[in-house]
Amino acid sequence: MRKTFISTMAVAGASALVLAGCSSSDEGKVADDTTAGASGGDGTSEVITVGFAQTGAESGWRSANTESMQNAFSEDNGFDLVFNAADNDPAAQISAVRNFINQGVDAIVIAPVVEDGWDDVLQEAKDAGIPVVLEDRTVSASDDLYESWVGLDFHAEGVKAGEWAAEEFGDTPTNMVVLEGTTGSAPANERAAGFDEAIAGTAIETIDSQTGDFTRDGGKSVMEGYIANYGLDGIDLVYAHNDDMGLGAIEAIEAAGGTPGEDIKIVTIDAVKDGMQALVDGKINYIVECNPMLGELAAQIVKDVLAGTEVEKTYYVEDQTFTQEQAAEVIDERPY
Ligand code: GYE
Repeated sequence: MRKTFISTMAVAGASALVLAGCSSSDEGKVADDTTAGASGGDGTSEVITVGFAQTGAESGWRSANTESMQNAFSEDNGFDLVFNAADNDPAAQISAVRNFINQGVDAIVIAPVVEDGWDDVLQEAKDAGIPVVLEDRTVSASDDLYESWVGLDFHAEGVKAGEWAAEEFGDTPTNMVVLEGTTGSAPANERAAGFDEAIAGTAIETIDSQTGDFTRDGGKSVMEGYIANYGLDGIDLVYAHNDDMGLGAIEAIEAAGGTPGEDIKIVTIDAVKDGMQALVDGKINYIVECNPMLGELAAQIVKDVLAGTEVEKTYYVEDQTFTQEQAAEVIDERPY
């Protein structure tokens, strides 16, 4: 599959996402039956009402993503954003999307909690003529059921984290524990698979792997269990699917009298402020970035779709990686 990589910087201008110019389908045409807050008047400035179904508020990454979305889907940019955060409950998120359909919003944006279970509600949106754009996480449903997706290459993130571990530990027998993201979510699935591919053939052994739900508390309590079961000395490496769970693991290791980053090495994904600070402080050893600033891109895609401009099915935003030294150099300039 061809991958379109774009830089978030490149999108400030108008039609960075536009491919060719052909229009035609007006299935996503703006409906007029909403309570959009702006001047009704006789018509030139149509406000676009967008329902955004966010996963919840589980992590620093999520807060940065929500802020990016709220800034991009602002009144100044011509939007009326109806925001819902589902507290990571897949059923609650699906009913939020159903409510958006019933309200007759102009477009729906979803950051899907989990990959499965979307077929029916996406079909309902399609039948109602309401275009759906996905941001962040992917779904297993047919891509005929949504217009476009913008996000990150989670599999590549896992590979990069695993490559660091393979380089660091290689032939040295290594006991690794994993703090998985939300069960059934695209980043948990793909970060696990990518990492495992990268460490194949090394002496790194996964001695345990459980979900910490992408939260700091979850990471902390799962790590407490690992320490109780295997002892500080029985664990050499923690792979956390996000920074927040890694930060929770740091608390658990310190509470047990260990030194995170030294006695037990930690590799995480996200590169949000608190994670980067822990990397600079030597408590995390390596971070693979996952860029949460997807709002501008998502807003541009929604505008293009509603204007009948052709968009691509997938837009990948590129990520970087950070060692402790690299983190110290960039930490003050980073926007999240
Ligand atoms: O890595 C994690 C968040 O879906 C990429 O969700 C996102 C992940 C992110 O809770 O911190």
